[in-house]
Amino acid sequence: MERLQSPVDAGHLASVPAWRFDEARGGLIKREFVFDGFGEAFGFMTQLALAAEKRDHHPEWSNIYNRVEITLTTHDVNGLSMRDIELARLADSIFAKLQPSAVERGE
Ligand code: H2B
Repeated sequence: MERLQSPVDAGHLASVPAWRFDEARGGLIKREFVFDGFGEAFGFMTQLALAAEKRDHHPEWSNIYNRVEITLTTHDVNGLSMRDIELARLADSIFAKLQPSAVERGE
């Protein structure tokens, strides 16, 4: 597993435009998801948790009512890897299915 380095791997980051890159901890990406309510937020977390467990790659996250904040990084490479980009894409696609109206608004 290779460590991604911004801006060298900016192309991969561009595939998850809603995520913010941060150089902390060798490189990580962050995104906050906002849902209609707690039920949708928790449904999203449930789906993503099962997918994460299958991949053995897990989000760092917190949930307050209808908000879920996620940080992705790869401990094994001390920074960002393609596993983070792939999990970010998966989170985006689960979100798009659960909250299509938010995606239409560009959130
Ligand atoms: N999740 C994330 N986000 N980064 C990792 O480096 C990671 C993980 N490593 N889930 C896995 C599990 C590792 O701890 C186990 C031992 O394979």
